[in-house]
Amino acid sequence: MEITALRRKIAAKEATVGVIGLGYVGLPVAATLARAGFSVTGVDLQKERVGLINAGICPIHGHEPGLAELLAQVVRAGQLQATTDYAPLTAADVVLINVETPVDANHQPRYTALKAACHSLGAVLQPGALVIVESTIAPGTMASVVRPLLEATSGRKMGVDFFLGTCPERVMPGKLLANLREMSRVCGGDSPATAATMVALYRHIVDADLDEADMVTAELVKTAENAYRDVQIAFANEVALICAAVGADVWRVRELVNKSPGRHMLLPGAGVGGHCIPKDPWLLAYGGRERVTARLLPAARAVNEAMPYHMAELLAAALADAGISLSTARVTILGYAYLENSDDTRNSPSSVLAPHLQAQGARVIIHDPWVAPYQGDVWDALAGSDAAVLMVAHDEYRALSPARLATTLRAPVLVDGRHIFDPQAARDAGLIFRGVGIG
Ligand code: SAJ
Repeated sequence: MEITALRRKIAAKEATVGVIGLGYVGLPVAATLARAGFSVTGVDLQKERVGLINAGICPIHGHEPGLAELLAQVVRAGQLQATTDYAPLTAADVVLINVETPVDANHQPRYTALKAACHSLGAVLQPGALVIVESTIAPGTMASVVRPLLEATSGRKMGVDFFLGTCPERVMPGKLLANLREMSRVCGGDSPATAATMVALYRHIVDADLDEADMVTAELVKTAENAYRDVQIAFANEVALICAAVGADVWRVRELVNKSPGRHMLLPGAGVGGHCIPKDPWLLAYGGRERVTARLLPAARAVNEAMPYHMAELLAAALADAGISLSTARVTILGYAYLENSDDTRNSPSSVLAPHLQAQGARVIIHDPWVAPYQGDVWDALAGSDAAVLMVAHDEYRALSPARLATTLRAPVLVDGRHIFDPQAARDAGLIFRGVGIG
């Protein structure tokens, strides 16, 4: 079967599209392809999510500019419909797979959702269809998991009876629709013709570069780009620890390092959270595991994972200066999201710090203006506490007055994990101050 026929249908927007997994990746791409003029059927296991979508109601929480309006529009126009049933995908010319691909406690990828999707899709896969995995997967997964499962459950052969590719997502919560249009994508196909056909599809919805590649290259690019960032952050964190140990200020050191051509030292901080940076280095390492034992990637993860515990050490030291033991202290954690000005709490450093402090006997109060259970007046959350620990650089916290902190807190202890306070101003205001990377 030639893929040229499919390419013509895609160019004419006559191809029917299926999207498996209607989460923060799948739903925006389904709605955007529908708006571009394709007839899109979304499949999701969660009945209530399917019901909301068919009612034109966006099931994704958080602030996603334009998504709710777009969804209502394409559902009303009949361009997008959702179902829990794979049967409608027998009519799909193109099927995108957007299911979760987590790593477990041993840093091994868990492909339960991906395998289930491939298994169900294989049973209904029509001849000549193009299947594209958008989930982030370890290098080699298309060859070792997706292809064999689709061939076994469909009885069809890749490159002959169906076509296969991977185009890893590059979304960011809070700007899902904008990123989908503005971020370049790597279209990894089972053949150059398939990669070109993928480009023809994404050209309808992506304004940025669409780069053709083979599948393993696409898998490598996505996991490497995030591992790169994790290593860069770990470098900044390790330099910060050394600066503090020798009595220097990492923020001044970083400023001067970055004056050197080609240096772009990132920001040291209280830790590295989110849905992708903590996970993707492990996927990259897993891809090469049979021949390469990754040493740098796990080391960088260890440095970054240790930062919330380092915050606890800074806190214990500052409390000791105030003559208070951590085991009896009342501590206010400022910020629970993983990223500034976001409500996303996945893998947040504070989700590690809070139980760690409680395990040592501290009474922990959490505040976060973006995260529902922890909203409220920040000064109420601080009053009566022996210390404030700044974990997230939310704009709201940048306006906090050190002088008012010193008088509101029961003991004037401030630990700054994101360098939003000037150390001298804090100390001048009477605060016992500790900061990441400041000796
Ligand atoms: N962080 C630091 N120091 C830094 C940068 C980040 O400690 O210099 C921390 C943040 O506080 C956060 C975590 O790392 O806890 C991740 O921050 P992030 O800025 O990398 O944000 P993410 O996790 O949303 O990363 C996404 C990724 N984008 C995609 O996967 C499509 C990443 O590849 C992007 O580089 C990043 O957004 C971005 O630059 O916007």
